[in-house]
Amino acid sequence: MTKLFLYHAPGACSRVTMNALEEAGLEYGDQAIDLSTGEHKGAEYLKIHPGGKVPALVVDGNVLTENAAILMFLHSLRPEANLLPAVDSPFEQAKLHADLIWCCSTIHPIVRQLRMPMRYTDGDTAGVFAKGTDYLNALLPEIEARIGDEWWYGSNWSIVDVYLYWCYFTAATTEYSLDPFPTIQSHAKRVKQRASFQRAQARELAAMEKTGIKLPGRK
Ligand SMILES: N[C@@H](CCC(=O)N[C@@H](CS)C(=O)NCC(=O)O)C(=O)O
Repeated sequence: MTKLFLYHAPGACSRVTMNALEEAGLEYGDQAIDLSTGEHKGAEYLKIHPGGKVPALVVDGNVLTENAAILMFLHSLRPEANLLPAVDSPFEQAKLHADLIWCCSTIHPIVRQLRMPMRYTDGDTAGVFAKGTDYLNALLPEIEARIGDEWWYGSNWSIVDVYLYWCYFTAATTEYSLDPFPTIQSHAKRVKQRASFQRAQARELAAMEKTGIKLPGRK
């Protein structure tokens, strides 16, 4: 059996990976890393992930980083869990990859811009935040139009829904408001109802209790 160990941080995008592990019913160990004290930039953690980020998934002793790659890997480890829809052509497979990469390379950086505008300027952060707001406001209607009252892939839940949820939910922990996006809000309710989401939350909470790590500041 493949041995899996997840390094994660409360509230971080590693939540998506944890949800995937839970949905796939895979056994894994885990350790929470404290981003607030810079544990992720400390010598110990940099030995695991030289980029100093979460998530990092150790697979039989080898480290895999980057959410999109980890999620694709977990999908191939347990395809019957349907983290992503079953497809029958290399092109359709590449489209699934494109969706995950879009989440992590387009939407996720906008969320970072909203949560950590100070990383983008030495000056006033208001303009950086305002630009981030414009970018996300342009994307959410596209996502709403595709999801409607279903999921990203129509009637089938997928891990893309969880990644999208993490992005817009995290944006809404700032002054960014989801009020103008009712379809997104009802999608959020459906994502949170899923048993694997709740198990992942409980697992994160247990790690927080064990380590004393707190969720990062919210608005
Ligand atoms: N491209 C990476 C991004 C990972 C990432 O930015 N993780 C954040 C948490 S959401 C992190 O570790 N931040 C710590 C830091 O940048 O100092 C991925 O998709 O896995």
